[in-house]
Amino acid sequence: MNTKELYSVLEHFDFESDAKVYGNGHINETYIVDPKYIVQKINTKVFKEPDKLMDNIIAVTSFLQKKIVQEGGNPARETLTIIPTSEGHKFYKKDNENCYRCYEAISNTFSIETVENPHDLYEAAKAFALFQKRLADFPAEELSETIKDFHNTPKRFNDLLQAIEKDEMGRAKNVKEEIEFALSQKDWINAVTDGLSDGSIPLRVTHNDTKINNVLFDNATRRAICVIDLDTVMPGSLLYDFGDALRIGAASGEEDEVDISKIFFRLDCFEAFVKGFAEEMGDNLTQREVELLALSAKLLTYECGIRFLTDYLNGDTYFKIHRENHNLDRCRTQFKLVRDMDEKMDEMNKIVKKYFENEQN
Ligand code: ADP
Ligand code: GN1
Ligand code: MG
Repeated sequence: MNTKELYSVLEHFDFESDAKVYGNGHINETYIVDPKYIVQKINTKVFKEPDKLMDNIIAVTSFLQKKIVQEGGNPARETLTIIPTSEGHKFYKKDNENCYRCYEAISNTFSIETVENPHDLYEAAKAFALFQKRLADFPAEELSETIKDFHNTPKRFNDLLQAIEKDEMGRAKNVKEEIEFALSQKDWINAVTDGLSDGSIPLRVTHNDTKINNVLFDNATRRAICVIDLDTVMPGSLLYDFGDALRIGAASGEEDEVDISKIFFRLDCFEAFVKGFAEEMGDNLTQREVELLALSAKLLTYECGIRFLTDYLNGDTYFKIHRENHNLDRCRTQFKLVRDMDEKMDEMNKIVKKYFENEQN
């Protein structure tokens, strides 16, 4: 947002103080005000129906607030609170392309970009699992699908094929190796979509964007207290949330690290996550879900890798970029992790077995 736009937005929430750019999300524009409030410009290229998106978030946060109160928790710290505009609307909609919302900033918290201590991942796993558990009896039919086929990996694969064929920017020649690798993985990437189709994997209400910086940690206790970024809460598979969290959570370096020799998949972080997830979810997983836990980390990492590659080929129209080849650098770290997970798959499955031995039904 430019300054004029920003000030006109702040006026609609009756804010007089200054706003600063905040966070490292790839989708929305986020500002902190005061520092009591978070103001976001919703990315309407990505979320084409902002009213439905906000209805989803209102429904989910009100449901969670009630659950948290019943459990004796603190709803103001354990889920997002929407601040309506001064006119009493759920968000400020200048027009369909320019939409802005406000949340209470959850104070004395921090988010993590790259995990250093596996215990943080144990904490994140508990938070994501608790999020799923709390939403287990949410009426899924009330939710709109904010992005269709969001984690449909075979569909993402076809999007990549189309981008290669179109080659709008003439960039395909720069990424022959990456394209070859992406296409060589075709045979195993429908594991979760097949399970959803044949019923061996249940459809649940899931978060779908369990990146580690979408969890807030308490400054004082370092416990993961709140799952944020609820734009993609939709019916999906538990494996999406499990796998996606490990993509960054168990990576040895940043998502956009240029020196990919620094990137590998950390089994200590994987184990910490599995432990936290198993402790919180108990026997709520089906046998097929347990069987695919380890593979889901590789699958969601692969999926994100091909999304970055597709966006690079399409001319960087989806993810925010901050430098040339940013999406390509991101794609390369994801593919390096996929290769590494491939080698570590037996060990990963052994870890899953250790924590889920007698849990599944
Ligand atoms: P994006 O969709 O662009 O990722 P997010 O909703 O995840 O946007 O917000 C970006 C970042 O802003 C988060 O990673 C987090 O650090 C910070 N943030 C967002 N909402 C809050 C909040 N309510 N309280 C504190 N920090 C927040
Ligand atoms: C985006 O919004 P953010 O930065 O939390 C993206 C995720 C990707 C992630 C890659 C709505 O997440 O799906 O995994 O970037 N969100 C959307 O870092 O596309
Ligand atoms: Mg985010």
